[in-house]
This record gives sequence, structure tokens and C-alpha cells, in this order.
Amino acid sequence: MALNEEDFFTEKQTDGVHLSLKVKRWLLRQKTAYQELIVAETTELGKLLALDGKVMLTEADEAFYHEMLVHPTMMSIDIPQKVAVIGGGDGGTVREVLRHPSVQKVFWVEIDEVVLSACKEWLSSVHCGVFDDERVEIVIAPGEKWLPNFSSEFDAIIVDGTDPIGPALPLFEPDFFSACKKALKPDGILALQCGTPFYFRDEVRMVWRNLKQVFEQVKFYLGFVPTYPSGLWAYAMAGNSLPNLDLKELYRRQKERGLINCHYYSPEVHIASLALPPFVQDLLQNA
Ligand code: AG3
Repeated sequence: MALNEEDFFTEKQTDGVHLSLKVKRWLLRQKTAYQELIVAETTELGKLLALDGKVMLTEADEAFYHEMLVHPTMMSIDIPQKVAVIGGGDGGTVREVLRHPSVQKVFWVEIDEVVLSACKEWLSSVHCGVFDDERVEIVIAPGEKWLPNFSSEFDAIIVDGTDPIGPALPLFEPDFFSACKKALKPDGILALQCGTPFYFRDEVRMVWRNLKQVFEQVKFYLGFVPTYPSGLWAYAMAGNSLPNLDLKELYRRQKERGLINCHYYSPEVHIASLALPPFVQDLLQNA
């Protein structure tokens, strides 16, 4: 059978660079109150979740992203107990948070109920049942409206939003970061994804500037996510004082927490991810 355009999902990563994934079966295409949602079965990368034409995850590489968003921060906290996850309607981020055995409570704050129910139905390999975990409380609300209600409450806040443009923009602005700072315990840590320093130079700079304006300490680090624009993805950790953990201490914590069988995260990768190539250093220096 000849291929036609309908057999591919295409993300326009930039005006001149598109990524196309061949689709075996379209499972869901729905306009929600906030965005257009697509779930499809691809031929090579498992199921795909896309919002507003952007790849949120494929089953093949979602762990690369979720592990790197969550573990560098969670491992940097001595005994993480109370965590807020903002966004991440597919459940992958909450799944990784719950792998740290000291966690007692996760507030999972997602703006779009339709995304939650679609992911619950179609992406069980991603959420692995976290919807029914008794430590998890789901809140349907915009993160930037919900978070300002809290003071000194959370060990970690993890923001799993879409790109720092469009509807998710409030989650990258100084007002929201100030609310995060207030809602964190004194040695709590904020983690977020910041886009790609290769294509989204201005956005990455903007996030860096806004974080530096609010937090005493900010660290950027990088990971590889094959289906995201350029593959090279930036994340940030921010707090009053971020610990510098050495390999030995990371190994100790990894063992103590039973955080084994990761696909991407390891103590070595944790430390290596903080080394920024000169082009990224330059980008941030001139932010
Ligand atoms: N959150 C960040 C996805 C950003 C990808 N950007 C893009 N494809 N242009 C993903 C949600 C996964 N839990």
C-alpha cells in the first residue's frame, strides 16, 4: 500500500526541521479545552502522545526524559517526603518520583482532565498504575494558580510542562518561580525541563534568567531524548543551596533507595550531565 501523509505524525520542530514518525494506528485525536491531543501507535517507537502537534513522549524514549527530570533532584534531597508534580498528565514523572521509598505524598497538579483520562486509558506502560497509588492526590488546576497557596511545604517541586512558549509560559515566569520558592521547604529543590539549547536559544536563556532572578542557586544539566527537537534536552534544578554530591554518595543513595534498572539515569550520568558544552555555557553567560 502506498504511503500517504496520513500515515505519519509530523512535528514541526522549527520552520525548517520536521520530525515524522510512521503511524500504524491512530488511537485518539481530540480537541480538549486547552489543546489538541493525539495518541497513536507508531511503527518503531511504541505509542506516541502529542499535544498541539508536539511530541510529549513515545514509549521508546519516555524513560530517558522522565528519569532525568526527576532523579537528579530527588537524589539531591536527603529524605524526600512531600512532592508536587506540576503537569505531566501521562504519569511518567509521578512514576519516577514514587520510586524513592521515603516519598509519602505526591500532589499531582494537571490543568487538563482530558489528558489525564486519555493517558490513563491508553498509556498504562507509562503511568504503571500511579493513578491509583494511595500516596498520590490528583488536583485539576493550573499549577500557577494552585501553588501560591503553600508555604514551606514541599521537599521537591517538579514541573513537567510543555515548551516554554504558548499556554505553558506562565510555568516559566518569575511569578511562578517565586511561588515555588515560597512553597518549598528551606532546602527544597525545584526541577523543570527547559527545552533544547540548540534550537530554542531565546527560551532557554529566558528560563535561566528568570530562575536566577528568584533562586540563590541554579544548575542546568543536559540529557538526550531522541524524539524531542535536536535530541539535546536541558533541565534545571534550583534552590537555596544545592548540594554537590560526589559519586560515592550518589551510589550510596542509589543503593539505599533501590533505584536500580534505570534506562538512562545513573550516578555517573548524573555527574556528567552537569558538564555543559561551551556553546551552552556561552548561551547562559550572555543571558
Ligand atoms: N514534557 C515536555 C515535552 C517537551 C517536548 N517538546 C517538543 N516536542 N517540542 C513532556 C511530558 C512528558 N511527561
